[in-house]
Amino acid sequence: MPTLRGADLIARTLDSAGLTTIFTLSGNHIMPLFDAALGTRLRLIHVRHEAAAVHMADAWGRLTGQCGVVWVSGGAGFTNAAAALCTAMAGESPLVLLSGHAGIREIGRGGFQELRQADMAEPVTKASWTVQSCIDMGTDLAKAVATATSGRPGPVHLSLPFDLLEERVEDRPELHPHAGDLAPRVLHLGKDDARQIGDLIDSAKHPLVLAGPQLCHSGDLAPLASLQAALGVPVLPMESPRGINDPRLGAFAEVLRAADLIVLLGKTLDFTLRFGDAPFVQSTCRFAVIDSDPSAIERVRREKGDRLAFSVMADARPAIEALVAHAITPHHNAAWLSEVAAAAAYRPPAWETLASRQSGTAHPAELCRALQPVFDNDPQAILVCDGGEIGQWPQAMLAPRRRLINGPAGSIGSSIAMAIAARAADPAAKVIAVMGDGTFGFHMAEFDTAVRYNLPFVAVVGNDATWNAEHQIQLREYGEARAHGCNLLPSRYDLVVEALGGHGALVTRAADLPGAVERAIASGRPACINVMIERVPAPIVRRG
Ligand SMILES: Cc1ncc(C[n+]2csc(CCOP(=O)(O)OP(=O)(O)O)c2C)c(N)n1
Repeated sequence: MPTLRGADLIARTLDSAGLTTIFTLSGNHIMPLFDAALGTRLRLIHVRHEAAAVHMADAWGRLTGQCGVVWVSGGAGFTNAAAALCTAMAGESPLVLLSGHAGIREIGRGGFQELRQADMAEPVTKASWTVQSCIDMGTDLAKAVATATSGRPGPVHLSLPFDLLEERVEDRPELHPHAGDLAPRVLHLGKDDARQIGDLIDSAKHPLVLAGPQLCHSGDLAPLASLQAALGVPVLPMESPRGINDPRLGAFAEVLRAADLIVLLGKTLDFTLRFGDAPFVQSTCRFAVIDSDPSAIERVRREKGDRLAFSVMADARPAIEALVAHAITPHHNAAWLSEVAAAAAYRPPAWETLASRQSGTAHPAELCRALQPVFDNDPQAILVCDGGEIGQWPQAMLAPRRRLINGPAGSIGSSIAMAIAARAADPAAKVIAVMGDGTFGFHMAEFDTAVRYNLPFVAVVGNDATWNAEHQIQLREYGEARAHGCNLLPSRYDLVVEALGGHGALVTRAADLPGAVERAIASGRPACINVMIERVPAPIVRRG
C-alpha cells in the first residue's frame, strides 16, 4: 500500500480543488509543504513579508471569488501574517491561512516557536484551529475552505503541526475530500421571503438597500445596479471605513436622514452606518435584514427593537437574484430614486479645477485627473486604493469598473500586495495602486516579488512627507502648535523601486503626470511614480 505525508494531503487537496496559487514565505515548519508542492500544479508566489502574503490572498479572494491560500511558518511567521487578517475579516474576503506549528508531540514541552496560534487568530477569523492528526489534513483543509467561502466570506486559520506534516500514513480514499466538501454551503432566500421584502419596500416612502463589503468585492457593481432597476429603490454599496461619509458615496449622508426603511443586505449595523442612530438615521426608520449570520440579525434586534420589521437568514449574493425574480412590487417613488442617485453622484464642481498652491507639488485631484484616462480607455483596468488622506481622492474622483480598497478595517498598507495579486489573478489587466508615502513603506520590498514574478503594476505614491491622515487629526483636534510625531522625509521611493529592478519616476508638477503614467505602464515593469503632493485633507463632499 503506498504511503503519503500530511503535507502531501494538503498539497493534493489544494491541487484537486483548483486552488493552485499559493502566497507564501518559507520557514522550517512548512518546508514539507514546499516539498509536497513539487509534482502538483501548485504555483508558489513567495513574498518578502508574511502580512503581504495574506493581503495578496485577500485580493485574490475578492477578485476571483475563489478562496485565497497562504502558507507561512510558525511563531513569528504566523504573527506577521496574523496582522493582515483583520483587513480580510472586515473586508469579508475568503482565504485560508495555513501556518506551520510546533510539532504536536512537542506542545507544552517548549517546542521550537511553540505558540497558541489558533487562539491568537481566533478573533480575526471565522474559525481557527490546530489540526490534530495527520489523517485529518485533507478533510480539515476542506472544512476550512468551505467555511471561508460560505455565508459571509472571511478568513480561516489552520495551524499544521510540523510532525504531522512529515508523518506518513497509508493512502486511502477517505483521506481525500471530495469537491463537494470544499464547496460553499449556500443559504438561499426563499420566494415568500423575497415577496415579503418587496411588500415592505413598497409600503415605505423612502426605502434604501445597503449592500455590505462582500457585494463590493471586485468593484463590479452590476448586480447591485440590476437589483436597483428591479426594485426601483436605491441600492448603495458600503465597503469603506469612512462609512456613510465614503467619498465614493458623495453626499449620500444627507439623504440617508430621510430613509424610513433600510434593508441591510449582507451589511452589518455598525460604526460605518453610525450604528443607525439619529441624527444620521431618523429614529423612526425601520430595518429589514438579509444576512447569513444570525448574530448580525440579533444585533439589529437588540439595537432597534421592534423597528426591526423583517429578518431572514440568507446569503447576500444569491439573495440579489431572488429579490430580482420575486420581489415583484416595484417601488414607484422615482423622485426618491433620483434624489439619492443625485446625492451619491454629487461632487463639488470646484474639484474640476483644483490645483496645488505649492510649487514643486501636485494636488491629489490633479493626480486623479491624470489617472482617469487609464480607466476610460480600459474598462478591465483595476484600481487599488489604500487608506490615508490620499486614498480618499481616487475613491471620490475615479470611476473604474474594477477596484479594490482596504475596506472597513481601515488599516493601511495592503495596496502594493493587493496590486501584485490582482495582476497575478488577471495577467492582462492594467493595475494602478494609489497610496501615501507612509503606507508605501509598509511593503515596499514586495516590488522585489513583483519583479521576480514579472507582475507589473503602477504604484502612484502621493508623497507629502507626512502621515497626513493623523496629522490632519492633530490640526483639527489639537491645533498646529501641538502637531508632532507625524513627519516623514520626502524620500525617493522611485529610486527604491529602480534599485529593486522596477521602473521609477519622480513627479513634481501636475503637467508631468500624464506622461509619467503612460511611461510607467509602457515600461512593462513594476513601477513607482513618486508624486510630490500638497499636504491637504481628504475630500469632504457636502452640498450647499
Ligand atoms: C496598520 C495601520 N497603522 C496605522 C494606521 C493609522 N493611520 C491611518 S491613515 C495613516 C497615515 C497614512 O499616511 P500616508 O500613507 O502617508 O497617507 P496620507 O494620509 O499622508 O495621505 C495612519 C498612520 C492604520 N489605519 N493602519
